Amino acid sequence: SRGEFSLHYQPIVNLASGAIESFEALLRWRHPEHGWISPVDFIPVAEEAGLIPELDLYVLRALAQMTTALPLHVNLSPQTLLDERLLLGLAPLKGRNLRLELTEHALASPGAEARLKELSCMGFPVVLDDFGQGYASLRLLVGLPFSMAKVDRGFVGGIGLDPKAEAALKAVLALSRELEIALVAEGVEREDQWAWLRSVGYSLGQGYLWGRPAPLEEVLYP
Ligand code: G
Ligand code: MN
Repeated sequence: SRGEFSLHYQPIVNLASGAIESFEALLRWRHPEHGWISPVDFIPVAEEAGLIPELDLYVLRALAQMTTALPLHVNLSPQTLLDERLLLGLAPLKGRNLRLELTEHALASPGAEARLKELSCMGFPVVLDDFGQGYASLRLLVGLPFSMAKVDRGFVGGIGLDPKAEAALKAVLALSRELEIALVAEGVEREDQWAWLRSVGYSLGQGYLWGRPAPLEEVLYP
Protein backbone atom coordinates (compact mmCIF):
# COMPACT_ATOMS: atom_id res chain seq x y z
CA SER A 1 0.00 0.00 0.00
CA ARG A 2 3.02 2.32 0.35
CA GLY A 3 4.07 1.54 -3.21
CA GLU A 4 7.49 0.20 -2.18
CA PHE A 5 7.31 -2.98 -4.28
CA SER A 6 8.35 -3.07 -7.90
CA LEU A 7 9.08 -5.67 -10.53
CA HIS A 8 12.52 -6.46 -11.83
CA TYR A 9 13.19 -8.57 -14.90
CA GLN A 10 15.98 -11.06 -15.59
CA PRO A 11 16.62 -12.48 -19.06
CA ILE A 12 16.65 -16.16 -19.95
CA VAL A 13 18.87 -16.60 -23.00
CA ASN A 14 19.36 -18.95 -25.91
CA LEU A 15 22.81 -20.41 -25.22
CA ALA A 16 23.68 -20.89 -28.89
CA SER A 17 23.11 -17.25 -29.89
CA GLY A 18 23.04 -15.35 -26.59
CA ALA A 19 19.68 -13.89 -27.68
CA ILE A 20 17.05 -13.26 -25.03
CA GLU A 21 14.36 -15.95 -25.10
CA SER A 22 12.15 -14.73 -22.25
CA PHE A 23 12.19 -12.79 -18.98
CA GLU A 24 11.56 -13.80 -15.37
CA ALA A 25 9.66 -11.17 -13.38
CA LEU A 26 10.90 -10.89 -9.79
CA LEU A 27 9.38 -8.82 -7.00
CA ARG A 28 11.68 -6.36 -5.26
CA TRP A 29 11.16 -4.22 -2.15
CA ARG A 30 12.76 -0.83 -1.71
CA HIS A 31 12.28 0.56 1.78
CA PRO A 32 12.51 4.38 2.05
CA GLU A 33 15.03 4.17 4.91
CA HIS A 34 16.61 0.73 4.64
CA GLY A 35 16.97 0.56 0.87
CA TRP A 36 16.58 -2.70 -1.02
CA ILE A 37 15.35 -5.53 1.21
CA SER A 38 16.50 -8.90 -0.10
CA PRO A 39 13.73 -11.29 -1.18
CA VAL A 40 15.61 -13.92 0.82
CA ASP A 41 14.58 -11.88 3.88
CA PHE A 42 11.08 -10.68 3.05
CA ILE A 43 9.62 -13.70 1.22
CA PRO A 44 9.83 -16.06 4.26
CA VAL A 45 8.29 -13.37 6.46
CA ALA A 46 5.46 -12.86 3.98
CA GLU A 47 4.96 -16.63 3.86
CA GLU A 48 4.78 -16.91 7.65
CA ALA A 49 2.32 -14.03 7.81
CA GLY A 50 0.19 -15.67 5.11
CA LEU A 51 0.61 -12.58 2.94
CA ILE A 52 2.46 -14.19 0.05
CA PRO A 53 -0.67 -14.86 -2.07
CA GLU A 54 -1.44 -11.14 -1.76
CA LEU A 55 2.02 -10.38 -3.17
CA ASP A 56 1.83 -12.95 -5.96
CA LEU A 57 -1.60 -11.66 -7.00
CA TYR A 58 -0.22 -8.11 -6.97
CA VAL A 59 2.46 -9.25 -9.42
CA LEU A 60 -0.16 -10.86 -11.67
CA ARG A 61 -2.18 -7.64 -11.69
CA ALA A 62 0.94 -5.69 -12.66
CA LEU A 63 1.78 -8.11 -15.47
CA ALA A 64 -1.78 -8.00 -16.77
CA GLN A 65 -1.19 -4.31 -17.49
CA MET A 66 1.67 -4.86 -19.91
CA THR A 67 2.13 -6.66 -23.19
CA THR A 68 5.42 -8.23 -24.21
CA ALA A 69 6.64 -9.88 -27.36
CA LEU A 70 8.69 -12.39 -25.37
CA PRO A 71 7.32 -14.90 -22.83
CA LEU A 72 7.32 -13.84 -19.18
CA HIS A 73 7.99 -16.13 -16.21
CA VAL A 74 6.34 -15.52 -12.87
CA ASN A 75 6.91 -17.31 -9.55
CA LEU A 76 3.98 -18.70 -7.60
CA SER A 77 4.49 -19.63 -3.96
CA PRO A 78 3.04 -22.85 -2.49
CA GLN A 79 0.29 -20.91 -0.70
CA THR A 80 -0.67 -19.05 -3.85
CA LEU A 81 -1.05 -22.26 -5.84
CA LEU A 82 -3.81 -23.31 -3.42
CA ASP A 83 -5.39 -19.87 -3.09
CA GLU A 84 -8.96 -19.52 -4.34
CA ARG A 85 -8.17 -16.17 -5.98
CA LEU A 86 -5.42 -17.51 -8.25
CA LEU A 87 -7.63 -18.55 -11.17
CA LEU A 88 -9.36 -15.17 -11.09
CA GLY A 89 -5.97 -13.41 -11.03
CA LEU A 90 -4.80 -15.42 -14.02
CA ALA A 91 -7.95 -14.99 -16.10
CA PRO A 92 -6.88 -11.66 -17.67
CA LEU A 93 -3.51 -13.22 -18.57
CA LYS A 94 -4.89 -16.08 -20.64
CA GLY A 95 -3.23 -16.32 -24.05
CA ARG A 96 -0.48 -13.93 -22.94
CA ASN A 97 2.60 -16.14 -23.08
CA LEU A 98 2.93 -16.30 -19.30
CA ARG A 99 4.86 -19.21 -17.81
CA LEU A 100 4.26 -20.18 -14.19
CA GLU A 101 7.24 -21.21 -12.05
CA LEU A 102 6.70 -23.52 -9.09
CA THR A 103 9.18 -25.29 -6.83
CA GLU A 104 8.76 -28.82 -5.54
CA HIS A 105 7.64 -27.38 -2.20
CA ALA A 106 4.47 -26.10 -3.88
CA LEU A 107 3.51 -29.67 -4.75
CA ALA A 108 3.72 -31.13 -1.26
CA SER A 109 0.17 -30.34 -0.17
CA PRO A 110 -2.99 -32.18 -1.19
CA GLY A 111 -4.81 -30.46 -4.02
CA ALA A 112 -1.64 -28.91 -5.40
CA GLU A 113 -1.21 -31.41 -8.23
CA ALA A 114 -4.82 -31.06 -9.38
CA ARG A 115 -4.43 -27.28 -9.37
CA LEU A 116 -1.23 -27.51 -11.42
CA LYS A 117 -3.02 -29.60 -14.04
CA GLU A 118 -5.81 -27.05 -14.10
CA LEU A 119 -3.33 -24.23 -14.79
CA SER A 120 -1.73 -26.25 -17.57
CA CYS A 121 -5.16 -26.91 -19.09
CA MET A 122 -5.85 -23.16 -18.99
CA GLY A 123 -2.90 -22.87 -21.39
CA PHE A 124 -0.18 -21.68 -19.01
CA PRO A 125 3.12 -23.54 -19.42
CA VAL A 126 4.20 -24.75 -15.99
CA VAL A 127 7.90 -24.61 -15.05
CA LEU A 128 9.58 -26.64 -12.30
CA ASP A 129 11.90 -24.17 -10.54
CA ASP A 130 15.13 -24.97 -8.66
CA PHE A 131 15.10 -28.58 -9.86
CA GLY A 132 17.64 -30.69 -8.00
CA GLN A 133 17.61 -28.60 -4.85
CA GLY A 134 14.84 -30.47 -3.04
CA TYR A 135 14.03 -34.13 -3.46
CA ALA A 136 14.35 -33.86 -7.24
CA SER A 137 11.38 -36.17 -7.46
CA LEU A 138 11.24 -37.84 -10.85
CA ARG A 139 7.60 -38.62 -10.23
CA LEU A 140 6.81 -34.90 -10.53
CA LEU A 141 8.57 -34.56 -13.87
CA VAL A 142 7.04 -37.75 -15.21
CA GLY A 143 3.52 -37.44 -13.84
CA LEU A 144 2.74 -33.74 -14.10
CA PRO A 145 2.42 -31.54 -17.20
CA PHE A 146 5.63 -29.54 -16.76
CA SER A 147 6.78 -28.07 -20.05
CA MET A 148 10.03 -26.73 -18.64
CA ALA A 149 12.41 -27.23 -15.71
CA LYS A 150 15.14 -24.98 -14.31
CA VAL A 151 18.19 -26.74 -12.92
CA ASP A 152 19.20 -25.32 -9.57
CA ARG A 153 22.17 -22.96 -9.68
CA GLY A 154 24.11 -25.11 -7.23
CA PHE A 155 24.98 -27.48 -10.08
CA VAL A 156 26.11 -24.75 -12.47
CA GLY A 157 28.36 -23.49 -9.66
CA GLY A 158 30.18 -26.83 -9.81
CA ILE A 159 31.12 -26.60 -13.50
CA GLY A 160 34.90 -26.93 -13.83
CA LEU A 161 35.22 -27.72 -10.13
CA ASP A 162 33.08 -30.71 -9.30
CA PRO A 163 32.86 -33.66 -11.72
CA LYS A 164 29.79 -34.95 -9.88
CA ALA A 165 27.90 -31.68 -10.43
CA GLU A 166 28.83 -31.89 -14.12
CA ALA A 167 27.60 -35.49 -14.25
CA ALA A 168 24.30 -34.43 -12.67
CA LEU A 169 23.89 -31.63 -15.23
CA LYS A 170 24.43 -34.07 -18.10
CA ALA A 171 22.06 -36.66 -16.62
CA VAL A 172 19.28 -34.10 -16.09
CA LEU A 173 19.74 -32.89 -19.67
CA ALA A 174 19.41 -36.45 -21.01
CA LEU A 175 16.30 -36.96 -18.89
CA SER A 176 14.72 -33.69 -20.04
CA ARG A 177 15.20 -34.71 -23.67
CA GLU A 178 13.55 -38.08 -23.13
CA LEU A 179 10.64 -36.40 -21.34
CA GLU A 180 10.51 -33.56 -23.90
CA ILE A 181 10.79 -30.93 -21.20
CA ALA A 182 12.74 -27.73 -22.02
CA LEU A 183 15.62 -27.13 -19.63
CA VAL A 184 17.13 -23.90 -18.27
CA ALA A 185 20.49 -23.82 -16.48
CA GLU A 186 20.21 -21.31 -13.62
CA GLY A 187 22.94 -19.23 -12.01
CA VAL A 188 25.31 -18.89 -14.97
CA GLU A 189 27.85 -16.29 -13.86
CA ARG A 190 30.95 -16.97 -15.98
CA GLU A 191 31.89 -17.43 -19.64
CA ASP A 192 33.45 -20.84 -18.97
CA GLN A 193 30.16 -22.10 -17.50
CA TRP A 194 28.32 -20.87 -20.61
CA ALA A 195 30.85 -22.60 -22.88
CA TRP A 196 30.57 -25.88 -20.96
CA LEU A 197 26.76 -25.85 -20.98
CA ARG A 198 26.73 -25.16 -24.72
CA SER A 199 29.26 -27.90 -25.39
CA VAL A 200 27.19 -30.57 -23.64
CA GLY A 201 23.98 -29.46 -25.38
CA TYR A 202 22.11 -27.11 -23.04
CA SER A 203 20.01 -24.65 -25.01
CA LEU A 204 18.77 -22.18 -22.37
CA GLY A 205 20.45 -20.36 -19.48
CA GLN A 206 19.87 -17.63 -16.92
CA GLY A 207 22.26 -15.81 -14.65
CA TYR A 208 24.29 -12.74 -13.80
CA LEU A 209 26.47 -13.34 -16.89
CA TRP A 210 23.64 -11.96 -19.06
CA GLY A 211 21.99 -9.73 -16.52
CA ARG A 212 20.89 -9.33 -12.94
CA PRO A 213 17.22 -8.76 -12.26
CA ALA A 214 16.75 -5.08 -13.21
CA PRO A 215 13.93 -2.54 -13.58
CA LEU A 216 12.15 -2.43 -16.93
CA GLU A 217 13.89 0.82 -18.00
CA GLU A 218 17.31 -0.80 -17.59
CA VAL A 219 16.23 -3.95 -19.37
CA LEU A 220 14.88 -1.96 -22.33
CA TYR A 221 17.64 0.65 -22.53
CA PRO A 222 20.80 -0.93 -21.06
O1 G B 1 14.26 -19.58 -7.21
P1 G B 1 14.43 -18.68 -8.40
O2 G B 1 15.17 -19.31 -9.52
O3 G B 1 13.14 -18.04 -8.85
O4 G B 1 15.37 -17.53 -7.85
C1 G B 1 15.65 -16.39 -8.57
C2 G B 1 16.67 -15.64 -7.75
O5 G B 1 17.98 -16.04 -8.12
C3 G B 1 16.58 -14.16 -7.96
O6 G B 1 16.30 -13.52 -6.74
C4 G B 1 17.92 -13.75 -8.51
O7 G B 1 18.41 -12.57 -7.93
C5 G B 1 18.83 -14.93 -8.19
N1 G B 1 19.80 -15.14 -9.27
C6 G B 1 19.55 -15.02 -10.58
N2 G B 1 20.66 -15.28 -11.33
C7 G B 1 21.64 -15.56 -10.45
C8 G B 1 23.04 -15.87 -10.59
O8 G B 1 23.60 -15.96 -11.68
N3 G B 1 23.73 -16.11 -9.44
C9 G B 1 23.16 -16.02 -8.20
N4 G B 1 23.92 -16.26 -7.13
N5 G B 1 21.85 -15.72 -8.03
C10 G B 1 21.09 -15.48 -9.13
MN1 MN C 1 12.12 -18.66 -10.47
